[in-house]
Amino acid sequence: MNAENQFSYNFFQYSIVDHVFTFGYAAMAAGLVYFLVTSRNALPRYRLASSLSAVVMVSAFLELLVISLQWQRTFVWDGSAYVVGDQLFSNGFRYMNWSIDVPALLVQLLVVVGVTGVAFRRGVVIFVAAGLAMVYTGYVGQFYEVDRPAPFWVWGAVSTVFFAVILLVVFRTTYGNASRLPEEVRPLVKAVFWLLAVTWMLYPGAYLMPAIWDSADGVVARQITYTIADVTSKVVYGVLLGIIAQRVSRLEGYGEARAQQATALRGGV
Ligand code: RET
Repeated sequence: MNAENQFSYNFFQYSIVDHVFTFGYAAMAAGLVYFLVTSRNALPRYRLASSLSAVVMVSAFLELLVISLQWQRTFVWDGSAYVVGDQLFSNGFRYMNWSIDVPALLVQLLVVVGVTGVAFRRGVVIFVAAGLAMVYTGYVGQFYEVDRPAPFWVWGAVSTVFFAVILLVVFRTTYGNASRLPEEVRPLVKAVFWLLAVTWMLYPGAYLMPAIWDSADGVVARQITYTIADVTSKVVYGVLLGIIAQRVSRLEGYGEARAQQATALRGGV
């Protein structure tokens, strides 16, 4: 069971979580439009990154909508507070969403830094395997968070090992490939590593919340943390990768070719 079900919430606590969830899925819907509209601003070899961003947006939109409806159905107003009714709240939906989004976000990085061939296939295998192992071991652990016994800590620790592997490979993928990319985008590619490292660390922070702040306010903080993590690790990250792809494309003359084509179509020179 999750810590959310142990507490009752005053009007402010309940409403803030409710509103933050709405912001979460609205941001995913907005992101979907952005990624679909901008996918043609980059060379065709980068478009898989936009498609993967769109996949991430759809799956996160649905997951956050479900979790939001679940919050509204679980807690009922009893005249003085929101209390658990005849159904429980679960964060487990998040983990199911991550099993789609974590691999998709990592593969997007390989596409944008220009990893191809055998190295691409090897990268995909490592990212998918380590990503799923991290998510599913954490999924098992979160069932035990309320009693906080050994399984919560052990599964959390195993998950952290896979997380460390991912961070290491992401570091090598970004810093290791930066020198092969145009100088103009190198700082952005390095920024991707730091954005990912910082925003992904919010997730274990939210996992640990019941152990460090076991109260209704702690729950509010946990759901705000999850939402900040979701919007930054999916939307902001996708926008940053899109900007890198567009800049590299422009440096390779992509925009000019399109402008010339348009002029030719209008009958100009
Ligand atoms: C868990 C369990 C506790 C230990 C660690 C975890 C890491 C989770 C991460 C999740 C990232 C999710 C993303 C989703 C975006 O769509 C599973 C909470 C280390 C890093 C990026």
